Amino acid sequence: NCSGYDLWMAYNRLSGERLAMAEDLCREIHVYGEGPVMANVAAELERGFSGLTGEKVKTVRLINSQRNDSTRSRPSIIAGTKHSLGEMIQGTGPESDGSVNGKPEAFTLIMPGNSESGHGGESDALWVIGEDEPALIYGVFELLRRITTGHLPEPGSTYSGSPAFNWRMLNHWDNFDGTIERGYAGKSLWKWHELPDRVDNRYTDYARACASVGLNGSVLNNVNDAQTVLQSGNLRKVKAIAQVLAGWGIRTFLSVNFASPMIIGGLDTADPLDPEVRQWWMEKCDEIYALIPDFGGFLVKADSEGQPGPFSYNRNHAQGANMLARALAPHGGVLIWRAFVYGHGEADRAKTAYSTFSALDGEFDDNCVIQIKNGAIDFQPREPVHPLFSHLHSTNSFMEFQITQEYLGQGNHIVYLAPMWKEILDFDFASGLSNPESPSSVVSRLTNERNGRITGIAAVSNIGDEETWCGSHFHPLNWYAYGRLAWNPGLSSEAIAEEWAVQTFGSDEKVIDVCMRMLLPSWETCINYMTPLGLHHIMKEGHHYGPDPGFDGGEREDWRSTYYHRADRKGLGFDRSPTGTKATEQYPEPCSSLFGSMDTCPEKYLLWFHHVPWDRKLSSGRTLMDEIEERYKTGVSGVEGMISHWDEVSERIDPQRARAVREKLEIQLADAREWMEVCVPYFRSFK
Ligand code: GCW
Repeated sequence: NCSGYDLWMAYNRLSGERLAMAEDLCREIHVYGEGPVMANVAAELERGFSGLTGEKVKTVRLINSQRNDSTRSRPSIIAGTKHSLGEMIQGTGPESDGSVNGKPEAFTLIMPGNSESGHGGESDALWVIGEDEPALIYGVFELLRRITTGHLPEPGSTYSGSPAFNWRMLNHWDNFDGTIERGYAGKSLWKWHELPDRVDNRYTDYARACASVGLNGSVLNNVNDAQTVLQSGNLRKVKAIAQVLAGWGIRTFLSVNFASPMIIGGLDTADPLDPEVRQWWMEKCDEIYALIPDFGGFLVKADSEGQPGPFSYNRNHAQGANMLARALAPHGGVLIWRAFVYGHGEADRAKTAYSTFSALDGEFDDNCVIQIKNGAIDFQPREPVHPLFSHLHSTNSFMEFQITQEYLGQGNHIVYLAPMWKEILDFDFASGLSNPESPSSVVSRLTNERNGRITGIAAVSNIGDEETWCGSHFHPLNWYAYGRLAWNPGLSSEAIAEEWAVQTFGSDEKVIDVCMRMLLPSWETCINYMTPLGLHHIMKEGHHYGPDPGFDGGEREDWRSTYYHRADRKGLGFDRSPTGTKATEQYPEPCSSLFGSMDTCPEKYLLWFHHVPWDRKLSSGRTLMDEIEERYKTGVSGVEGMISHWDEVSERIDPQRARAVREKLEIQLADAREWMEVCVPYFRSFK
């Protein structure tokens, strides 16, 4: 895995007890079923065990359930779906204890030594049972992961898993010319000019990687590059990719342009209430589903940053979204409408999405979803949770995270994002604290399936065609972590980082320990050297890399002279409290009051919500200005720490990766210093 291509699926040879266990388990593997998914499952078991044992495993058999010819042999693993295993599991283990309980995508692992499982003395086999085919994929990857990380369930025990969210999506911002908006890992994976005739192998490895962490939906193209995707020739290309993804349980979605009926359909309007427009979308959907029967649906960015939408026809977002949703509905498709809207004239951009969409709650069709960014501005290093999550009671909503590090050092800085995502998911509107268990936490609200609601989570991908896929040897961790949290948001950041590191680098404890010491504080470190205490959007304009707090706003009214930090002689920070733009009032109580007062606002959000006097004392006892300086310094020394940690173990890692990581860390350190050297004197100049 020195090149990084194999990601966390390197299946490095195990040693000691884990090796013995793997050797024992792959003695004879029976996969019951047929078709592409089953063949992929069998191939993955073969690949996985071959790597883990260091020997080519030839014992995986794909058994057609109709001809049950296996009863004489004594398999070590039996894998199948409830359907393909049929009567082999009836009245036994998984059926009777209810572990595969009818939930789609749920799987069960039954460990050998379980007397209740299986017929004919097969209690010494390990069973992997999927409720459906995707579930079996997840079960098999769970098994391989647990063998690799040494976390197999106890002998004789049963372990079941099912996803927290129905939809676990990646959003690609990939353009048809091969570039990627906010992509820092090379060109797009999708080779449109070769498709559909040549289907790159990398699509399969992409799908395997996604499936291995439980992702089940992929939006192939950028929300800003969707003008022509629905042309028939392009749909045939999409179909070729969709077929590969379907073999791994992943449904294909497309970003579409609201004005498509005009751009490619020759109509002179895209008015959602126009019968011809409706007809055009209906026919387009019929065409898509005839080609791609398991097509997932559309993602739309409308009336935002120049994209067309219903506003041109004096229609609102619900009218626009419902029109598309009704064209998808007969085929079971989902319409995902983004809440990322803002204008430039208004006093506070952070308020727009909430005001726009909370007013429309209840007006969206059942197969519509509003996809909301984690915060109200734009994927900043840290944002308070988006207030809209507290307010859509009768509308499906998805979380939208950003894996690609647009504002967090892009392809260069090592920043582990699981802690950020957990801070958002675990946020409880009833207390303003972290409490995932509360019914009013973000995660509870988003995963609540009551009334047949569609639940889901999406994230903007960081994947490109570079050898490491994501820009550096550490960046794939965020793809991995996102998938794992989408499956189970209850997992800890520590557990996720550790299992990734073991699967990526092997189980050398020193290496793992260093990875953990580098990764766990890395998000706070980045916040400290970029935007401490709630500062935000002081990056260079356009590409968003590096500091530019003095940016004069260019064309933008809302950025004039002080960008988003509003520094002046009195103080620093954006007053969104009741004395300012009143954005804090978009939160329910007690959050509204908590955020709305400088005395109770958590320091991590202080300058997000308040214009704070330079001499105000913070909890450290330092004045605001001194604390700012201290934070930047802490950020820089955090990166120095990462480098010295890495140096401790670089000899235990192959030279290729050791050097590549070291080089990125040098860039990160230089950048952190630049942030400090630009921002501290800049802010001091106001005092
Ligand atoms: O974060 C901003 C980005 C744009 C992006 C937009 C969005 C796809 O700077 O590049 O466009 O958000 O989310 O639509």
